[in-house]
Amino acid sequence: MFRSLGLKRPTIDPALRDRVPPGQYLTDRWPVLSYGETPTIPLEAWRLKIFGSVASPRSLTWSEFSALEQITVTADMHCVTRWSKLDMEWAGVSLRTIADLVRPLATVRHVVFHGDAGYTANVSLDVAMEPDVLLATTAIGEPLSPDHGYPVRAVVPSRYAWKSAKWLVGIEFLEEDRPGFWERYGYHNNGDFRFEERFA
Ligand SMILES: Nc1nc2c(c(=O)[nH]1)N[C@H]1C(S)=C(S)[C@@H](COP(=O)(O)O)O[C@H]1N2
Ligand SMILES: [Mo]
Repeated sequence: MFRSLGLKRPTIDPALRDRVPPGQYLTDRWPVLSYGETPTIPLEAWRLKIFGSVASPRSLTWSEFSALEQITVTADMHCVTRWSKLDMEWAGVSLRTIADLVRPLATVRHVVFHGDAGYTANVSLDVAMEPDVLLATTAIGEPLSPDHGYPVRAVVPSRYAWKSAKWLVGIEFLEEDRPGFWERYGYHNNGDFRFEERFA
């Protein structure tokens, strides 16, 4: 079909092929994937509420959040709509640092990220505590743009990107699992792109 149209068959560089999960294609662009409108969040008004089954819940201001230890992470990004962008560079605060701050109870097994306007995404505590899970404030060396989640977004590299809630305003530690926004619409609860866990 490609040949008959005189087009070159799209190929993946063999060096990159094993980094592209099944059913995904590579893009150099960084698409915007949002359900609903991009909010405007002034830094003075932004709070990060960390709550649920924790010893000391917190509501962090921007200056308190910015004072936490910063990490950088290079990770590939895979959207369930099939685009993948390799080698995204993020900087921000490790979710492990947040957990140390609030001290989840020993019975906690799940984490829900709360984005602006009611967007939620759930992950298991094991996934949440992976060392490259972070609350990012910059991408590719620049502050997040409004469309990509300014001022703070979650980044969960080991799962499809719908788990990486933009415009992050809350982190909830839970004993029981609670499906998030897309999970309730039939997306897979675990969302591991290596196994094409797209839909439940
Ligand atoms: N708050 C919020 N976070 C969100 C979304 C959204 O609609 N609202 N979309 C998700 C989806 S499906 C993807 S693929 C990524 C896309 O991030 P990007 O727009 O920065 O590429 O954000 C995720 N986080
Ligand atoms: Mo997505």
